[in-house]
Amino acid sequence: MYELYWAYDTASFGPQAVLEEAGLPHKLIPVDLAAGENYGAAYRAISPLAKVPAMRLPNGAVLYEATAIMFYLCEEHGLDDLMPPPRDPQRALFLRSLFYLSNNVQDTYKRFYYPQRFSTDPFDAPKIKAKAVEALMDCWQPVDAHLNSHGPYHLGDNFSLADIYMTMLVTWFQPVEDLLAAYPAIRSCHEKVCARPAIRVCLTPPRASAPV
Ligand SMILES: N[C@@H](CCC(=O)N[C@@H](CS)C(=O)NCC(=O)O)C(=O)O
Repeated sequence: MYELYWAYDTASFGPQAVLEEAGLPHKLIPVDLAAGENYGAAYRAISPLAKVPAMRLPNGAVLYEATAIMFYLCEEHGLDDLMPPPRDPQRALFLRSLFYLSNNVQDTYKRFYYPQRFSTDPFDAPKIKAKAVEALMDCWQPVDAHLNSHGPYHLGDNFSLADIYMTMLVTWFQPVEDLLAAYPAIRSCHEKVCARPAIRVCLTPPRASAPV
C-alpha cells in the first residue's frame, strides 16, 4: 500500500488524484503544515526540504516531488491513458505542458505564498505578492492558448496528468474567479476536471476532527 504524506490544498493533490483516478490502494498521512509538523525531525527524515507531498512505496523507499511521484505511479502501473508512453505521438506536447506547469506556474506561486522568502526585508512582502499575481497571469496565458487550440484537455479529448496538474494550480489562485474569467479555455478544462468523481474526492476538504 502507498503512504502519501499529504496536506489538503497543496501539491499533494497531484499524487492523490493519480492514486484516486487509478483506484490504487493508499493511505493518506496528514502533515500539519500550519503547526509546523513538516519542520520536525521526524518529517525531515522523510522529506529533507520539509515539503509535502512525499510518498512511501511498499518497498519502504520514499519519493518526493509531486511530478516525480505522479510519473512513477503512471509508469509503475501502466497508466498510459494518464501519461502517453515514450514514442506515443502525444508524448512531446504532454511533456511540454506538464513541465511548463510544474517548473513555471507552480514555481511562481512560491512568491505569492511565501513572499518572506524572497527578500531580507519583511516589508517587501506585499510588493512581492502583487508582482507574483502579475507574473502568474502571464504564466497562465500560454496554457490558455494551448487549450484554446488543442482542447478541451491538454491532449485534446484525452484527460491526462497535465490536466490534473493544471487544476491543482488553478485552485491555488486567489480569487480563482479572476483567473477563470480571464482564461476561458482554462475554465472549460478546469470544470471538466473538477466534475470527475476521483477529482471531487481530492477537492473535498477533510472533516474537522471531532471535539474531545
Ligand atoms: N516542488 C515540490 C514543491 C512542494 C511544496 O512546495 N509543497 C508545499 C505545499 S504546496 C509545502 O510543503 N510547503 C511547506 C513549506 O514550504 O514550509 C513538489 O512539487 O512536490
